[in-house]
Amino acid sequence: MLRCCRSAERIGSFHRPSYRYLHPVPDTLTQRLKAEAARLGFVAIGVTRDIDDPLPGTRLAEWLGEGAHGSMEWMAAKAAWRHSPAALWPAVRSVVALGMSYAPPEDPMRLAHSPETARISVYAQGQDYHDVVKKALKALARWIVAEGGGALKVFVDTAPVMEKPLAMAAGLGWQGKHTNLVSRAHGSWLLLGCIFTELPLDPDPASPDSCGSCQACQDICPTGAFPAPYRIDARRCISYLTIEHHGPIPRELRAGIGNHVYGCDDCLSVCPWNKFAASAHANLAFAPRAELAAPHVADMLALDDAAFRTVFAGSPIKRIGRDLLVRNAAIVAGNSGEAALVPRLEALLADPAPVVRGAAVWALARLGALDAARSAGETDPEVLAEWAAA
Ligand code: B12
Ligand code: SF4
Ligand code: SF4
Repeated sequence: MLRCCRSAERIGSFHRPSYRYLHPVPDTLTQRLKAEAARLGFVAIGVTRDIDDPLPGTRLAEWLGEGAHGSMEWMAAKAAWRHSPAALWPAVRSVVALGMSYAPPEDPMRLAHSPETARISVYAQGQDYHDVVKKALKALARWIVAEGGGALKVFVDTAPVMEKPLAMAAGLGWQGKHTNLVSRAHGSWLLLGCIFTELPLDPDPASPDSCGSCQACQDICPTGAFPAPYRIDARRCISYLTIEHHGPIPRELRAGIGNHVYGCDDCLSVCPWNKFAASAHANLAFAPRAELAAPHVADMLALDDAAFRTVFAGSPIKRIGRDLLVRNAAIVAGNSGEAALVPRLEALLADPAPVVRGAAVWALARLGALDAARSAGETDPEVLAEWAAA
């Protein structure tokens, strides 16, 4: 993206007088905006004026119609706004799509066969990207208002905006068969944000799909979450199961979770385009914290509320709370084959959270170490169902 910017700048300065005259906003504003965005830490920057393309909204409606969003009711609740930028904010004229790199220093798949390690997805090993990206977006928004005026809105992740199709339209990359945006320069490792503005900025060409005949991401998914290329059933995705899904994880998907304790990067990690991604381009805020790069599952099983709050302060993991993380850790322990984890799991049979007790029952049974006598006193229907199934 930045290479394009620089060549455009040279052309822009050559033609500048007539170009300024023809356009309501001089192209130099768009170029200077890109330079400012790069200064603020964005490595992929593009503009689209395609603010009412109906295709993403149609696909979203199909996806919701299939129930693929599971219990993420917030995806359906504001679906009409998600359809397009114009549907959310009729005054919008341009969307600035921005990507920050979180390319990991080591291949996340190196821990796939390390059962005692609880794998945390790459984006969650450092600072919370919502805070980091939003701070940079707000700084860029202030710059845009000061330099070009116009009302604007900034979004990262949680707003009713479909960020991936917008990033594709703005030339940051393409939606790969794993459904996430893939960049030629940064592979699967971009976190996205965008700014809607009333200004008529100069658009970039959309990126072409460059997946070709590759299907590495489709083949690696441990839980079969891709019913077809470019389509995801979130209900089967480990990221959904370990982060978004409250309550017991469906039994038939627990073994596939393997050692993923929070999120999953398997489909992203195997993408061949990652070979061009350099961790040197990653924002330093996303550098893995030593204790989160390869934590031992035994430590996760031992977390109480106070320890959870201390360890995960400033991390996106704090959003799911201690009970869901320990639920996930119990599933990982059950998949580990490690008899040494049995005492920690047995302690969780008395945990105040039913979702933790239920997961501990399943894990102990899977390790062949469940003592039926320990079910005495259990009254929660879901935990009793786990005992019955075990
Ligand atoms: C809901 C959500 C999830 C859900 C659903 C995932 C999904 N793919 O939608 C769950 C919880 C599973 C999830 C998981 C993850 N997420 Co998420 N998630 C979102 C969120 C909030 C909305 C995405 C959305 O609109 N989904 C709805 C569906 C309909 O849209 P879609 O993904 O674009 O899928 C459609 C296309 O594939 C299209 N389609 C169909 N056929 C075809 C054919 C072609 C040729 C094309 C191009 C498209 C196409 O139709 C699909 C529907 O069928 C966005 C933030 C945002 N506001 O955009 C982050 C976001 C997509 N997530 C992100 C990340 C990082 C992740 C994880 C990697 C986190 C992790 N490590 O655990 C995983 C990746 C899992 C995966 N393979 O997608 C990033 C992705 C960055 C990027 N480079 O793309 C985003 C953009 C957040 C951000 N601001 O950076 N996520
Ligand atoms: S994040 Fe993991 S579980 Fe989800 S689709 Fe990708 S490989 Fe499958
Ligand atoms: S792994 Fe292959 S198919 Fe999947 S997104 Fe990357 S290039 Fe496309």
